[in-house]
Amino acid sequence: MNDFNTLDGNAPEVIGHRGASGYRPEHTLESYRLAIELGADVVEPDLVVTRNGVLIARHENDLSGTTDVSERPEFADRETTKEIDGQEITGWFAEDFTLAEIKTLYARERIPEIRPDNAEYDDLYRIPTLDEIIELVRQEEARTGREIGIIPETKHPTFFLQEGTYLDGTAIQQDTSRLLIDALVRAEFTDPDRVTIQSFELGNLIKLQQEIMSEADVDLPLVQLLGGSYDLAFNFDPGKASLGADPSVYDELGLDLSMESAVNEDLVSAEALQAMARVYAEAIGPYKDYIRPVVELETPVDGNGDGRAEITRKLTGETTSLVEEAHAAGLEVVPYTLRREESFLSLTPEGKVETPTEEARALIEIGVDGFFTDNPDIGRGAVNQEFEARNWEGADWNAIAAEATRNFERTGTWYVSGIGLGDPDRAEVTDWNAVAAQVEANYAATGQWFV
Ligand SMILES: [Ca+2]
Ligand SMILES: [Ca+2]
Ligand SMILES: [Ca+2]
Repeated sequence: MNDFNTLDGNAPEVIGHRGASGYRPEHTLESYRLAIELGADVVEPDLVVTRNGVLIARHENDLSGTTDVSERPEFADRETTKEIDGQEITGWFAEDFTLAEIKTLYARERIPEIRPDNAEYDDLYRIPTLDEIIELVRQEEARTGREIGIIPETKHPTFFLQEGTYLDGTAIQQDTSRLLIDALVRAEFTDPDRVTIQSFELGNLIKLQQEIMSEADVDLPLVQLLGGSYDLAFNFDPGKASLGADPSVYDELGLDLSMESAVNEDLVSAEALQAMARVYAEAIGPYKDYIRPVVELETPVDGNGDGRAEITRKLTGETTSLVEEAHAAGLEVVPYTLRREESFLSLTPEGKVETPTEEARALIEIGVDGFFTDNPDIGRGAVNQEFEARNWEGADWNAIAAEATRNFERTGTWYVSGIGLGDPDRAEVTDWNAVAAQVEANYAATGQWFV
């Protein structure tokens, strides 16, 4: 099936951002499990590290925004202020807790004012380790017969390895990229079709490619996230040399980088994309606005008539050349983050509210290879609609039938992964051999593939 505008022509992957974080407190096993149930191909754990070197799923090392830690008197003395990636943050930090202590905390909804329904699930779920997430994925694969991927993100790698300190002021010096590969190898979960690693920082990805993964004899696809790469600011700061800051870590890219490259457009040039592809990356993960630019509205708009004007953005109607240039460099493109609530939506150039499904379909039409969404059901629906819109024209029905048959023999269920009709729970087409026979007959009679 070479029908989509993706790099390989296959359907784009639906990535459950922090699980199904539109419906459950993020980065909990329940959030990931629901994401898989709703049709995510891949689930996304962000990773930080505990005092005793265990990777756990949190979007940042400060635990106060997504757990009950601030209300736990036994941990009151762990509150502190640290400089994280150039910003002063006061909170309770993962690296100052053992895993056993972390396991006494409960997860909470990050944005209860926007997602009040999610807050109903506060204080029900624990914080999962990477190992537990892999175990869940394995269970769900066995249960559903679908292949599920994970796309872990290393959070604050420079902070954890070079710049950060524990509560007592001693250096943390934990290499979370190495811990990640060690954990994956230990779990025997190193299939490059199912595990992809992402980071906003460049340095840890380059090191993963050139050192950590090759030493472990694994080679997983790497995604360079775009939209703020703190390691550039660190490594180009001569004042941080004593902490190991070293701009030569980027030498092999052959690019003219500087501190400002962390925030300007240096990393989205065609030359930069080609350099990343050559040295380490298989994909980029840009902010969605890098593909479909928006302008800020002078006056917010009430899109759903509930009396609250929460739409602040309007699409210009342009499409940048980023997807095209990334594909030309051999890089896939997986933008972030699609969310359904009004405050995350945009007006179309004509002034209508663009629905979450329309937004996903527009990105799919442009050719993204996957996308991060808090609402995997909406993402799955959009991919399915794109399939149907294509009317299966030009599809390789023999290949589809062959895959469906293989899946049936393996699992007892007729399905084809990654395509709309293929959801084993909702499959309408059950006899793929008959489908293939019919399209073959039609093709022989008319020269057209159709059912
Ligand atoms: Ca993430
Ligand atoms: Ca690579
Ligand atoms: Ca509104």
